[in-house]
Amino acid sequence: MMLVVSLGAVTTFAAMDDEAEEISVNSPVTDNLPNYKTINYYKVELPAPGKVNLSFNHKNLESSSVYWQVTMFDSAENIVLYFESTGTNTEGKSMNAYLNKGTYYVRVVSRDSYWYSSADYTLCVNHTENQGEYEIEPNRNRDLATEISVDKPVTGNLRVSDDIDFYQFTISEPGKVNLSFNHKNLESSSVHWQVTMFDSAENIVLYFESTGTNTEGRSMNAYLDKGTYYIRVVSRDSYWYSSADYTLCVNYTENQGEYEIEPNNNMDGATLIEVDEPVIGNLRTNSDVDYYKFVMPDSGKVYLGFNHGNLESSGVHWKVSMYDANGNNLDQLESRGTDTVGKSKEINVGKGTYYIKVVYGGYWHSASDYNLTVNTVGGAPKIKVLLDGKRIRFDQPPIIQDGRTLVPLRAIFEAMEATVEWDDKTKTVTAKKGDTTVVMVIGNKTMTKNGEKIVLDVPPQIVNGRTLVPARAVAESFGAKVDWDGNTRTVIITQ
Ligand SMILES: [Ca+2]
Ligand SMILES: [Ca+2]
Ligand SMILES: [Ca+2]
Repeated sequence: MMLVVSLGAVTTFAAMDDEAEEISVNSPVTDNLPNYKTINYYKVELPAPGKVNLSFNHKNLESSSVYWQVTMFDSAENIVLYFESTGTNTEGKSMNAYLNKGTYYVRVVSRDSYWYSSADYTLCVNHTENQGEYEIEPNRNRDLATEISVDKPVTGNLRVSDDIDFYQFTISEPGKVNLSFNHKNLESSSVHWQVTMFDSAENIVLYFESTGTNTEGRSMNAYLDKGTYYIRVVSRDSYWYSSADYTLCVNYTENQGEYEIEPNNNMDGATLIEVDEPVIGNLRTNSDVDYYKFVMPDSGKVYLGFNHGNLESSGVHWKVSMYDANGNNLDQLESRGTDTVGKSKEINVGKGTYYIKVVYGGYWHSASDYNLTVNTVGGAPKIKVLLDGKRIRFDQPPIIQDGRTLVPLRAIFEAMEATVEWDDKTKTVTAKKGDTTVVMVIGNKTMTKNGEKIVLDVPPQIVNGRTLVPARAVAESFGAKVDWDGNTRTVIITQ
């Protein structure tokens, strides 16, 4: 149906709603503007969130002037698509909009009384259902953020210069995260997009700018704790703005203990590391502080190793300090951009917990990754435990006694998803998984599995305040298979 109203009239959609012609997605409609004052309104229902664009075809009018202005609105009258058709553009197609389901309106008008044609046009609202690969507008703020998954690209665009796109994702385990941000070549080296990642307390965890020619951008790494994060995409300004589609992907690698876990900005939040195991981190901003802690099961001699790529600059970039649990500074090293291999002096430390602090320490800050290791001098090589190929980390290292490997009870049971109860009075451990119940007593070689007695070679015992239990006996009692690789000193548990 056609509506003839004056162009100057203030006419709301509420008033138009009954008059607009109902059309369906993916079904072309042929119509025309019989005179320059005519406004054609269409009403279309998007059945599901999806990618939408407009096709607008007509015969060749042999003129490159604009004859038709086609605008698509949501029901709150926000413009979601705009397209102009010149006389020669016989098969026009708008850009994409990524829209939620609901009611939308399309308006077709003449540009003015001069550039006007009553020729037939064919309009189609093309719709592809969103399977999670597109943003869903409007996603202007955190509450309306489009939910995305890690390692799954999503396509979006800044439809207008002040469009804001918010995304949200959740990681269930700590991990390494960076952003890929791709788009077509805009042949301009100015910044067109600013991409910022926040944690749920609105701390910036990543920032990335994409220039027009940077078609395959990649941010630095962030090492994040599990939780929900947000990404905001905006234009730098209204001039350096592009409505071209971008494709964004959150690349995620689960942390097996090889990365710091942000935020580790104070002693309480220190990332637990093991001696002789390198950890990768970075100072994301010049105010980032990284704290690590490690446990010495016995007294010994250690030194710090600190490596990074060559930054081709001798300004001091990192300051690395080691503290005891009372905050006394024990050792320190400074690493300049050109010092690719750093090493502190060897120091004697007693049994206990120690802390390492890494801060920005010079003229320039660098967000490059560094590699930190607490090296022990001498001492027995460590025992590793793999559960279904995944390393289990212990704050008290496993020990070998009489040829049996003993591991911290809580860490191994929790990794195997058994529940653990501890009765301090009777020094009794009760672990349950499914319909299996295992009971052990400190210093007692007899354990029970569902009431049945099993004699252990080595009893459970307390070392440095941690309860250690024989790895093979507990794993096998829950039906797991246990192997020992003597070369790498690794206990391999397969559930
Ligand atoms: Ca958008
Ligand atoms: Ca850091
Ligand atoms: Ca930090």
